[in-house]
Amino acid sequence: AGNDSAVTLLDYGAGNVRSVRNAIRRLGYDIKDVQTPKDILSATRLVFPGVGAFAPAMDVLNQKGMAEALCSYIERDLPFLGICLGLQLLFEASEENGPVKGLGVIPGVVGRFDASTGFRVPHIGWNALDIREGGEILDEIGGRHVYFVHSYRAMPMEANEEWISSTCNYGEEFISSIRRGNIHAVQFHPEKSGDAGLSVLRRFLKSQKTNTVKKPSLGKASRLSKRIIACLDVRANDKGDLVVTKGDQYDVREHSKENEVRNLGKPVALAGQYYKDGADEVSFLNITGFRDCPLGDLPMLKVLRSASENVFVPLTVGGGIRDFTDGNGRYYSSLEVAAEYFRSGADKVSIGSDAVYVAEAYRKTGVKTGNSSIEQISRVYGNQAVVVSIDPRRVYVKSPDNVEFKTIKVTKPGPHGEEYAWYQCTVNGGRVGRQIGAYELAKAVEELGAGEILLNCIDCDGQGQGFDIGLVKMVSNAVTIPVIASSGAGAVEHFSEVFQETGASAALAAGIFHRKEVPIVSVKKHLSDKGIEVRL
Ligand code: 1PR
Repeated sequence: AGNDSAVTLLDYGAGNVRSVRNAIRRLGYDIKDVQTPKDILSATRLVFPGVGAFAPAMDVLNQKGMAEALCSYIERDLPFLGICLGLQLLFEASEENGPVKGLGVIPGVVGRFDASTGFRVPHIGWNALDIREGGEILDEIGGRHVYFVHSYRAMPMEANEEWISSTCNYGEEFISSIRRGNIHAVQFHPEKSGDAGLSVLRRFLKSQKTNTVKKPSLGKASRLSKRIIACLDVRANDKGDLVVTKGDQYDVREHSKENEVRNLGKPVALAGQYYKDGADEVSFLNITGFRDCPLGDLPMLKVLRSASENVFVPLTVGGGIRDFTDGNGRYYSSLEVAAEYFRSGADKVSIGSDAVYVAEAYRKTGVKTGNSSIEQISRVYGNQAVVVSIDPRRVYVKSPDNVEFKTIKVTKPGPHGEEYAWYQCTVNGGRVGRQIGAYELAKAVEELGAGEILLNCIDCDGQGQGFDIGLVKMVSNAVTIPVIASSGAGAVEHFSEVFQETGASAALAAGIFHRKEVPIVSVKKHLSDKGIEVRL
């Protein structure tokens, strides 16, 4: 105690708090980790980023005697900031894995978002808040958006009214932050909310009392913004350097004599650039992850670690997330692989090839074994941390009756005048086609616990002719989890088209950003002009 630049962090080891650490350090503070309940009691400023699911978190806090210490710390009204689950745990109970008892500081029970509102769950993305007076640490947010990712929420009610410092609307009004005296907690992720989020942390870490903004801009709740995601396809070039590359229909080699891997820049530098340019998320796809032993793939982990020091929006990493046995016969579960990525700074992992095998097996047997990568990772880290990346290729057919997979009527007939197509899932970066369609895969992985779908399209990849609207429509109508439309963006109009015509929650692009043809701000400005809400 007494060290003004030290912040005590309660990390009970359930997930990625690396970005919280990075954000605190970026603001110029040292971090002291809680090892025992005593460390909580002697803290002068405590940050509690809750991660994972409610019940396991409470179990750990109870077992380690930390629940009691937390309650007593809060009772003494010492500076406290809870984040995400760190807000929910303050309530009396949660319906997640339960009902399970919480710390009971604030009246109310945390429940799941009401699916009947028709809003996709998990709630993933950027919203503006209805900020009330006296939030103090929220005073610089104003109308700016902050990043949420959760399926459960606390609701305003008379008994907790005095605690509420802001609410947000996602089909229903829920509590986005609480404040009483020195006790603060936020449902959103300040460490992932760009400058707006960093202002919240900064205000909390500076003694917020001496620091009241004269006229805080209070902000109004917004609808969920459509997200724009910059994607970095990463692989080693022939010299062994990790580069950002970009394919044409997944072919990433130059069509020159040398036939080298196209090199569009360095992963960490580009990620930092896209963050500054206003990307709402950054994805790294290790596109040769199916070949390498992923845990031996230290360069990719290093990329994540460095990127997460400077990028304060969500990071997704994909490629090679599956069970495997290394050269020495040591077996790693996909959960261990994912854990390594989370520890290195990823907020979500994206599963490609393995999801296809998992979905095939599930479709065949109808049995959830609980052992698949999707099930294991979502159980420990939550559905919102598991993205399934689909790499489908169009297969034209004369009639929907000719295949067992869901087809759509195509806008442009196939090479033999076919009017229908199904979308065949592939593995190993599009190299191998499997007997399952994008529609069937999406439905299966949602049932198994995926929280989001990254929907590519090999035919459209790198073509700049727009997203495959029919495909995005089909898949976004098939599931209730968010769908990210990917492949084919070539102009700002393609983004408004995909949001107007389909249920996509986000749009991802690579080539146009890498080649600097269309800056991210232009995309956002265009969408905003079209009346589509974005984070500006
Ligand atoms: O199968 O779990 O190891 O994951 C491999 C991951 O790598 C998958 O997510 C797969 O989509 C990706 N991947 C594999 N090979 C390639 C390739 O291009 N040869 N890239 C590849 C996929 C597609 C998008 C691309 C969009 C937008 N890239 O990421 O960024 O199509 O591009 P555009 O805006 O330029 O059209 P596993």
